This record gives sequence, C-alpha cells and structure tokens, in this order.
Amino acid sequence: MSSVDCPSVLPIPDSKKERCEKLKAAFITKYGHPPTFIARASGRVNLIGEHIDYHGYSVLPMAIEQDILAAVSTNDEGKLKLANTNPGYKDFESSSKESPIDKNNPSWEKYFLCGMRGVVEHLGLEEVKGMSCVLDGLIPSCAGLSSSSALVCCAALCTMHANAQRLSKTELSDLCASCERYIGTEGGGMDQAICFLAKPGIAKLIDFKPLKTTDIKLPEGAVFVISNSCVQMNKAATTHFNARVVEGRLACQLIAKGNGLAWRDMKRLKDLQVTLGVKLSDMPEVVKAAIHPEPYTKDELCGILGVSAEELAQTSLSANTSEMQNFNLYDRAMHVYQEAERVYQFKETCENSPSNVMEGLGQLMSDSHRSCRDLYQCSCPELDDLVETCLKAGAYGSRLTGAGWGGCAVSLVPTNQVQAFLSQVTAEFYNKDERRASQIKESLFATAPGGGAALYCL
Ligand code: ADP
Ligand code: NG1
Repeated sequence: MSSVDCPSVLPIPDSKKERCEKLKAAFITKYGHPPTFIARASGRVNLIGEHIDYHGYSVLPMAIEQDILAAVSTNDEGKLKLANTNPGYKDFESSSKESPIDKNNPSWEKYFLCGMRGVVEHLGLEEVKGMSCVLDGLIPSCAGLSSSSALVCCAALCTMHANAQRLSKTELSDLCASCERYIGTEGGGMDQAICFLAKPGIAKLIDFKPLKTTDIKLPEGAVFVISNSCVQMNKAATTHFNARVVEGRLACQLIAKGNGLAWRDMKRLKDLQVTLGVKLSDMPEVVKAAIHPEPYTKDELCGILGVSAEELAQTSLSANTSEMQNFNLYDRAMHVYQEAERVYQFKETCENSPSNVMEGLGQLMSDSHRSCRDLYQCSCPELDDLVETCLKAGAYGSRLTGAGWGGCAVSLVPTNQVQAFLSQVTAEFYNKDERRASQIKESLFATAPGGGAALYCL
C-alpha cells in the first residue's frame, strides 16, 4: 500500500458550498446526525479515442464539472446504508461484508458495491467499517459521461477514507477499473483514470499498463460543448458493449492464430500489434490480409481456431455474449487501429498548434464519429442527427462520446460563436421534441477541463 499522492482532503470549494449544505441537511434528515465527510467523483467527456481503452490504446478525455457527491459517516452496526437525493434510486441496506453483485440486475447500489469491494479486496481488509451515506449526482446517467464510474470511484473513496486508509490516485484508478467489471461490462480504464488523475484546465492523454497520463493543453479560441441526444443506454443491462469487446478480441485471436502465435492469451488488439512488431499505421493492412469483411459465424470461428463452441465461450466470450452467433471482426478491428492513430494525431495537433489547428482537431473528431457510426456501429439515429445539427450550427467537429448507442455528443465550437451555436442546436434539435426540450438545461452546455476526485472535510 502506498500513501503517495492520495486524493486530497480539502475544504468544500465555494462553488459546491450550497449543494453540500443541502446534502448535509438531507443526511441529517435521513440518519438524525451529521455526516463526517463528503467524497466527490467527477464525470468526464472523452475528446477522442472511443472503444479503444479496453484494447490497450491511449485515450484523450477531460473531467467535467458534473459529479457525484456522497455524504458519509461510519456506523457501529457494521452496515452499509445507502440513500440518494434522487428518489428514483431506492434506499439500500446490507451488512458491509455481504455484497453480492448480480450481473443480471445492475441496479444503482451494485455500482457502489463494486467500488467498496474493490478497496476491501485490494487492501485485504478483514474488518470493514459500516457506512451511512447519502448520494447526490449531477452527471446525466446512461449518457456516455461516465456516471457509473463516478459512482464506483466515489464508493471506493468513501470506503478508503471511512476505514482510515490511504491509496494513491494511480492505485485507486487501477483498482476501480478492475472492480467496475464486477457489474459485467468489460470496460477499459479511461473513466476511472481521469476521475482520479484529472487536473483543472488540462485534458489528459492516458496510457494503460502501466497507467500514465500526459497533460494536453487545449488550444485557445474554441470550447467543447456537450449535447445529450436524450437516448439512454445502460451498458450493463444490454449486450452491446461486451459484444464489441469480444469482436475485437476475436479479431486479434484470429490474426494471432494465422501468425502462429499463442492466440488464447491474446486478448487486446494492442498486444497483437506489439507482439507482431508492426507499426500502428500498418495494422489496417494486417487486418485486411487476415480477416474477411463479411461477418463470421460462430461455426466458422470455431473451425478456424480449432475449438468447440464451449471452448470458444471460455477463451473469448463474456457471460452475456455466449449466445452470439455472428461476429463482425473486420470493421471493429479497423475502427480500433484507425481510432488509436487519431488520438496521437489529436495530441500532436494540440502540441504543434498549426495555423489551422481547430480545423485539424475538428476533422479528427468528425472522422472519429463516422468510424464509430459506420465501422463500430455504436451510434444511433438520434445521435447522428445531433452530430449533424452541431456541424451545421458551426462546430469545427462533432462526435459521439463515451460508449454510444445514445448519450452525448461533444463538439468543438469557436469561442466567439458559442451563443449562436447553442441557440441553433436548441432550435433545431431540442425544441423540435417536447421531451428533449424539457431536459435542455442539463443536456446542452459548454464545458472546460475540471478537477478530479476529492474528499471534503466537514
Ligand atoms: P454512463 O455512461 O453514464 O456511465 P452506465 O449505463 O454505464 O452510464 O451507468 C448508469 C448507471 O449508473 C445508472 O443506471 C445508475 O444505476 C448508476 N448511476 C448513475 N448516476 C447515478 C446517481 N446519481 N445515483 C445513483 N446511481 C447512479
Ligand atoms: P461510458 O459509456 O462513458 O461509461 C465506456 C467504458 C470506457 C470506454 C467507453 C468507450 C466503462 C466503465 N466505461 O464509457 O472504458 O470503453 O465506453 O470509449 O466500461
């Protein structure tokens, strides 16, 4: 265990005082005494690098101001008691040591249990303090802004602090990336890493294994605007996300097999690239040579890999994709390798700041969206419509952010045109639909890189 660079314990910042006061009052109403600390975990917007973290490739997100707060006190009953300021999230109570996480029913408390279990297992805690908590979240949920990971990270922070432990931000990032998988989705580590390692004013290039971040100074003269398509997609409750994870895994296993490599151990497309010793920019050619563009059937894959359907499920599939019959390997692998390149191009464009820097970044974002839409097939008609509306309203570039199949777009907009942009998107996307119009306040906003997870002393 390291005590280096643990998330800071800070006084409540002015911008959050009013909300924290309300949260404290809600806590007192619920439990009859005040909380002893508040934990904070932020959401994030991924600027570029979609669906590549779980293949080992670098991504480029920034934290957003919207976050989840948890007011906490320990209790002597050894129980975990959860309440939420949003009445849609029902109260939960259990003995802290019993924490079954049922993958078939990803209700909100399961994400908390993931974070709690992550810390308990990482530290090997035998005695776990009971915790009474009230949570308050402002991150639109199921919208690609990482509300689920913020909840997991917040729970991990609560558990660490309540048990008088100190973990570094890097340890917390890694353990939260692992423990969120208890919910069933086989995500990468982007959300948890930016949640703990974000710095105000700075976007981050995140490399994995080992986790490392590089500050990316965004050019001046344009801002990122987030807009929510108002289509929700819960990753853990559907197979969409894991289906993509396994298609990528199978693509790399097929290429590995064709190259005489130990294919069963090959799980991530970056590992394949490194093992083959091929440049990233040459990987699309490797894919073209080894994989056909038509989807593979399960029988065909079993034949090529020389395994039974049961063995294939063991080596390559997840619990919720074991019944999949068709696998589009070509398009998925093409997306991953080309998107990974775009991340480095985005970083270089920010660093070199050529005269057409905004057009360059915008182009990369729009290319990324097209690839998500056409190759990765993780968009949806409403999100495509929103992206088109944002481009028409003057964005340099626009793309879906997060897992997709709904959720948010992020657009790069000239600073001096933000108001006009917001008005046009409001008129053309939100005001044309009553449900969207009623959600506009939390659905359309300009954003700047925010700070990461923190603990507030009371
Ligand atoms: P996202 O893209 O926002 O991470 P997910 O589909 O992965 O979305 O997870 C969303 C789930 O996280 C919600 O269904 C809910 O269970 C949980 N969640 C999000 N925000 C909150 C909150 N404020 N309070 C309680 N649970 C939340
Ligand atoms: P969202 O949908 O924003 O929670 C998910 C994954 C990320 C990443 C993106 C797609 C989790 C917890 N998060 O993010 O790791 O793969 O999709 O780029 O699984």
